[in-house]
Amino acid sequence: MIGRDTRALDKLPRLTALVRNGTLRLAVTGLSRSGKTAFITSLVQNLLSSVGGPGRLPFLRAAAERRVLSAQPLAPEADEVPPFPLKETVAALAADPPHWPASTTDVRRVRLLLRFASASVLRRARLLGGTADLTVEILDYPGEWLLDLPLLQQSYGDWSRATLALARRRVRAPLARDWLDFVARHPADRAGDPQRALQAHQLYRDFLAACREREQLSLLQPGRFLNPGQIADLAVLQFCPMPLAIGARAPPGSLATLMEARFEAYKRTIVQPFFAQLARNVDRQIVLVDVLRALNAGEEAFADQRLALDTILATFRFGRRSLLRRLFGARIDRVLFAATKADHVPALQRDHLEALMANLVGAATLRAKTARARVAATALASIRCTEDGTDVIDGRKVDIVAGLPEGGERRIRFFPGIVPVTPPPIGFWGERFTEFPVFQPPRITGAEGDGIPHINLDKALDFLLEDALA
Ligand SMILES: Nc1nc2c(ncn2[C@@H]2O[C@H](COP(=O)(O)OP(=O)(O)OP(=O)(O)O)[C@@H](O)[C@H]2O)c(=O)[nH]1
Ligand SMILES: [Mg+2]
Repeated sequence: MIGRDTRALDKLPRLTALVRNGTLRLAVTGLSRSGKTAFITSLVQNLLSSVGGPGRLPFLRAAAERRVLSAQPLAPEADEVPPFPLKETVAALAADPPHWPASTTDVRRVRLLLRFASASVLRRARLLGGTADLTVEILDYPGEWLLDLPLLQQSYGDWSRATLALARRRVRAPLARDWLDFVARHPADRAGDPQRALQAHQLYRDFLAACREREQLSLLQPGRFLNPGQIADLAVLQFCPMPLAIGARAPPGSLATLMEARFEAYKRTIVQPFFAQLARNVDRQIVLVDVLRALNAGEEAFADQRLALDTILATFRFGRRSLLRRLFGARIDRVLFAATKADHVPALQRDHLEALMANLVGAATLRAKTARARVAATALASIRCTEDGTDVIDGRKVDIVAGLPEGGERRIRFFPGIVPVTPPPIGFWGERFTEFPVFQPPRITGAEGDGIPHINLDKALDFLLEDALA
């Protein structure tokens, strides 16, 4: 649950820092298709709509108190990250029929300047005219790339062993067969040439693509193999895991040596600069998780999403010793874990979803709290496509959601089943969770000041920004 912090003393040092440089960096962390672009679009559009009144954000305290005086997206700074395509994402929702913004293929940044009236008399007296400025800065990026973060801590040998072990297990094993056969025919310590490395890489990439498409798995590394973005020299991608015994060193000129050199170059020239951009001086973090999709896809996909999330969150150790802090100066003091697309389930199930979300990140929550960060879990829909209702099924009244499926002609009334509050036990998976439709987003006018319907976005923003807008 998102609660309010009344321990004002805790907030003082942070506030000073925020007011001094006037910029709050919000990290939006989420795997591929988790809903990052939808979240950023709705956040910006709804903050623009909250100028002078609550707009669509009645639970964001500064908006409810009519203290947001102006909001405007800032032009990109020269030679910086290209701007987030707000016009395009809003235009997609304003089209007839409205459609979802495209999947993200590169890093984009949005900077939103908010001018607000200070809430406290004390601060009002200190600040000229009682107003202050806050720039909220957010990066959007392809979700696949997030899974490269753990690589920064791993050697080629360690990563290879872990990835091979995973590839030989359960649903991955049949999909990995061609690649594993190739690797068996070309031992790591034999002479390596670029052509062979390329073949092995392609087979490994096909395996990753099959894991995603056929089994809806999430832990697919390296992230750029499925979504390369702009890479000048593609040779840096042409590697894959190879079996290497612990402590063994591949002989010079061998296939494994070539692969290892590329793995290290990939980390140095691609992964490291990306995370330097992504995590530099981050203050707040929201972790978006499409829990419903994973539930829907079944036991393997659910377990795999959990593993991917744990792998990422283990590197976000928060506090002083965190990798992000050491490498990039992140000093995250608030983290919100959010189950996205909560408009697929009716109100009561959203409470279940929130509880399930909190359960899934129990260990990370404990770590973050130990590091004195504030942590909460929620269920939200950045762009609400449905309405709640009730139906009678087999003589019993049940809660449903109603909405127009994408490309459909008529609205459907959809009974999503019961969301479990804890990760489902083995028996649960006997039957698949109900298949979720992709709903068409609501049509908006796109005019400034016209917000986007959502669920709990304002509560999420209040948790993340409230002290900075006080
Ligand atoms: N019903 C509903 N669907 C949503 C919502 N947010 C996202 N979706 C669906 O999820 C899809 C992916 O959302 P995006 O925001 O593009 O996800 P992303 O994390 O940016 O994905 P990548 O850019 O590929 O990493 C959308 O195309 C929608 O179909 C929501 O609030 N409600
Ligand atoms: Mg995106």
